[in-house]
Formats: sequence, C-alpha cells, structure tokens
Amino acid sequence: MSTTSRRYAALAGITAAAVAIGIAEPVAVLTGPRSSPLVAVGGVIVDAVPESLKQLAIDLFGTADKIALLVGTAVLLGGFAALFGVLAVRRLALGLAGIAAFGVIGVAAALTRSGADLADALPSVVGAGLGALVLWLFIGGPFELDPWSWSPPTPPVGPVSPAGPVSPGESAPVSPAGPVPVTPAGPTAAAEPVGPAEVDPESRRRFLTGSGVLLGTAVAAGLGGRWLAGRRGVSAAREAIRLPAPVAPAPAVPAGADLSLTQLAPYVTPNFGFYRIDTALVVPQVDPDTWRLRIHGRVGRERTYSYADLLARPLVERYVTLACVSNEVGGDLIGNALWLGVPLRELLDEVEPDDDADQVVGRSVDGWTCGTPTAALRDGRDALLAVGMNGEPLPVEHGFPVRVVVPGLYGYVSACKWVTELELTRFADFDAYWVPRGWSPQGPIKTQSRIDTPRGRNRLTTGPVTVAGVAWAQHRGIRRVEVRVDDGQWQEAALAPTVSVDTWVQWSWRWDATPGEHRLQVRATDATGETQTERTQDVVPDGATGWHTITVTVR
Ligand SMILES: Nc1nc2c(c(=O)[nH]1)N[C@H]1C(S)=C(S)[C@@H](COP(=O)(O)O)O[C@H]1N2
Ligand SMILES: [Mo]
Repeated sequence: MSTTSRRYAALAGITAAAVAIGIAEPVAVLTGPRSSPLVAVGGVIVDAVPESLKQLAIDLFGTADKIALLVGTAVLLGGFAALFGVLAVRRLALGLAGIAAFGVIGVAAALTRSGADLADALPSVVGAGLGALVLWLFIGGPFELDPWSWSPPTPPVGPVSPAGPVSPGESAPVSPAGPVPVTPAGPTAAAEPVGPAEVDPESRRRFLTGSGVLLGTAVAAGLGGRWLAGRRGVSAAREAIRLPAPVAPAPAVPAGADLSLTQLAPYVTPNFGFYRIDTALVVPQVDPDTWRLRIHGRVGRERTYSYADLLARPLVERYVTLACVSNEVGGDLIGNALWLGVPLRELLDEVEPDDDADQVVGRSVDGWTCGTPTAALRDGRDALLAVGMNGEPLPVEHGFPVRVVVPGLYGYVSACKWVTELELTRFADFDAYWVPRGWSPQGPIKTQSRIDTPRGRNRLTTGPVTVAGVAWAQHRGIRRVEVRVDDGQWQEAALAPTVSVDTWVQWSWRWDATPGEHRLQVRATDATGETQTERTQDVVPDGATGWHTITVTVR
C-alpha cells in the first residue's frame, strides 16, 4: 500500500471511530450519561490506574486532570482507529473486528459501572454498529477509494456522458445546468495521469467529502448529546430550592478573621473557587425529589430519609474547613465554607447502631465509598449531612443534593458527595474506595500551615513586608504559628480570630526584609501543643507533612 492510500485508510478508520463515539452520546442521553462509552471507559481507567500515575496527573494538570484524561483517551483511540483503517484495507474483517472490540470494551465498561443495567450497553452497541457501517462504506463499500482495489485504473468506456468519453487534454464539456463535470473523472482528472498508486480525483473527492461530512456529524452528535445531557441535569431543580433558615445558625465570623490581603486565601472560600476532587467524569445529576438516604447495616432500626424529610428537620449551620489528603505541603486543595445540614449524630441515634459498628461507609450514587469512624460522627463534633454551602443549595459538583462534611477528617474518609447510603459496618469488614488503592483507612487531618504572601515570584523591596498565610488543624485548633527566615530564630506570627477549631486561621508576620535571596518557612502548633513535623512525607498514604518553604528575592 502506498503512503497516500495508507493515509486515506487511517482517515477512514478515524472517521468510523468518531462516528461510533459521537453517535453514542445522543443515545446516552436516553440511557444516562454514565453509559456513554467515553465516560464509562474513562471511569474504569480512573478506578484502575495506579495511585502514582493519578498523583502525577493531578500534579501535571491539577483539577483539569479529567480533561487531560479525556483528551489522552481520544488521542489513544484515534491511534487505534487509524490502525484499524489500515488493517481494513488488507482485510475488511480485521478492521471490523477492531471496531467490534471497541464496542465490546465500551459495553463491558458501561455494564460494570455501579448501578448499571442492560440498557447501558446500548450507546456502545449502536456506536460500534454505525462505526462498522462507516468503515465498510469507505473500504469495500460504495465510497471505497479506487486504488485500494489494487487494480490499475480502467479508462472510462462506453457512453459515459452525452458528449462521449473525455480524452486526455480535452476540456470537459459543460452541461446545460452549469459547469458541472459530467464524466466521473471531472475536468481536472483528465489532465492528471492516473497510476496504480494514484488516487482517482473524483473518487478522492467523494471519499474526502464523505469523511468530512461524517466527521462533522460525529462531532455535532457528540457535542449535541453532551449538551442535551446537561439540559437534562438538575440545575433547574436546584435553583428552585429554597432552603429553610437554620435553627442553630453559625457563630458570626469575628471581625478581623479575614485580613483581606491580596494573595491571601479569603477566610471563607466562595463556592466557585472551592477546590473540587472526585472520581466522577460526569457530575452525577441527582434529582432531589427521588433522592433517598438509606441508613442500614449493623443497626437496630434501618431508616430511609427523603430530601423533604431532611429539610423538615432542625438544621444547623457551621463553618468547616474541608481538606484533601492529596494536598501537597503549600498546596491549595483546601477550602472553608459555611455548611447547612442535619447533625449526623441525630440520624445515627435514630437507627441505633450496634456497639461493634466502628465504621460508617458513605456510598455515593456513582458507587464511590468512604469509611468514617462511627465515633467521629457521634462524639459531638459538627458532622453534618449537608444540604447547603455558603447560603445556597450544594453546587452540583460539590454533591447536590446531599453530602457529608466531618470536621477534622480528610475528604476521602468522610466527605461523601451525592451520598445515598450510610452503612454501619466494621473497618475489619469493609475497605472503602481509596483503601485498596494504597491509602490509609484512617484519615485525620494533619496540622499544616501555608505561606500565601509573598510568593516566590514577587519582587520585594527592602523594608517591612507582610508575610501571611493560613494554618489548620481541624477540630483541634491552632495555638501558634511561627515563621523563620534563613534558618534563623522562629518568630511568632499574629493569629487572626476564627469562628471555631474546625476552620483554618489566618496568620501574619511583619518582616523587615533585607536585600538578597531569603528562605521563608512556616510551622504551626495545634491546640494539643503538638508542633507540625519538619519531616517531609508524601501525600500517600495519609497526608503530606513538612514545613512550607518559599524563596524570595529582595532588592
Ligand atoms: N462521591 C464522591 N464523593 C467524594 C469524592 C469522590 O471521589 N466521590 N472525593 C472525596 C475527596 S477525596 C475530597 S477531598 C472531597 C472534596 O470535596 P469537594 O470536591 O466538594 O471539595 O470530596 C470527597 N467526596
Ligand atoms: Mo481528597
């Protein structure tokens, strides 16, 4: 096969795959977003890739890691599809087998996602079927490119047009309807010699137009399907919700809790700026009207609650700082919000947990699980089944309609979004999602501190410089924050007031900066008197340690 025809073959394969994937999207509008082959296969990859790779992705792409995954998947798929096209030219059955294999992978992925039913196979089946049809159209079917038959081009014979066959050198006759080429080869082809490896221009035109139209259709179908799926989402239901006022409002934020410095994280993180971490490639759309929370397992009386049941109960509002175990020293996977919800302690009391039920497993609609010590939910801290965040219903990507928030525990062991089930069990009996993937079953938040201003790239001038940041030790509280310059004496920073021990605290320290390059370090001591360790530890298995250190240049 010539390079040229190989290129066309690859294009045919890619077109077939694009049609398969694109058409699957509108089908998935009917069967649910997680049945889309791209999303289902992506989800399997997310669940299966080793932690080190996932961490690398988070490091490289931050919270855009999901987009990176989808783009990577598309590139990989494109490569395989091109290969199938080339194979199909040799033997059509080989190419079709490749498309079928894609289909099987899509079906398998969709059916193994949590809560899947047989209908979830439909997008992959329809997609693969149409993809196969497209491949056949281009290779073996009516849109086949001539040289692939490997026969030398036969000169046009017989009465092709009323004017008779066009011979080389002659210009093509113009039909009465206008300058429409009447011979299959058209006017330009006549001047071009057509060798065995050459592509007959008319055939090429048909091929390229065909694949162009099909690629366009595939993209339109894919984007249209996604758009429709988005419109079928729960945003409208969410906007219609009026949350009741809390019976127990949060304490007011004391004056001065927010130092309002540029570069310093605000005391309360706005919803749009709140970090988002989860394994969901498509944000679960959970209808509050049909949502239920089942509390079951090792309990005396299993119970199920509706959204209306929750809103009818006395709600409390609390500031709680949520942190991710994957937050590096100095990282920003942390935020502080005002949560409105039902105290989990009250709900657990109602189901009467068995004495040996030391773990509460939160289960999300998408099958994700986390395991929380029962004790942490019953020891009096403000563990909430939250419905509101910063005065609004939970944003969809932060768990709408209901999630869990537990002060003092990393999100991966406590903060289940889109929660539909709480199962009382034992740590000995069940490992939640991240545990078999190398993370600790227990995830208390470690004492940490961060320098927000200055930043390494800032130009500083000699004289007074405000060094400031945040420190956190949720549910223990921060007693002291210290800063040092170039391994000098630790200097005590001023702590801003906070609402409670469950939130972070802002700190600041006035530095008399001298010219040159300097290293600034921070460390915090929690209210139990324990000082943050200098020993650096990676985020796996239970959270990073070490002192946040920055280098600045003063002129
Ligand atoms: N359903 C579900 N809930 C989840 C997760 C998830 O992957 N799926 N990730 C957890 C983790 S690791 C963290 S740090 C918090 C982050 O919550 P946020 O996205 O609202 O900031 O959600 C937790 N809840
Ligand atoms: Mo996390």
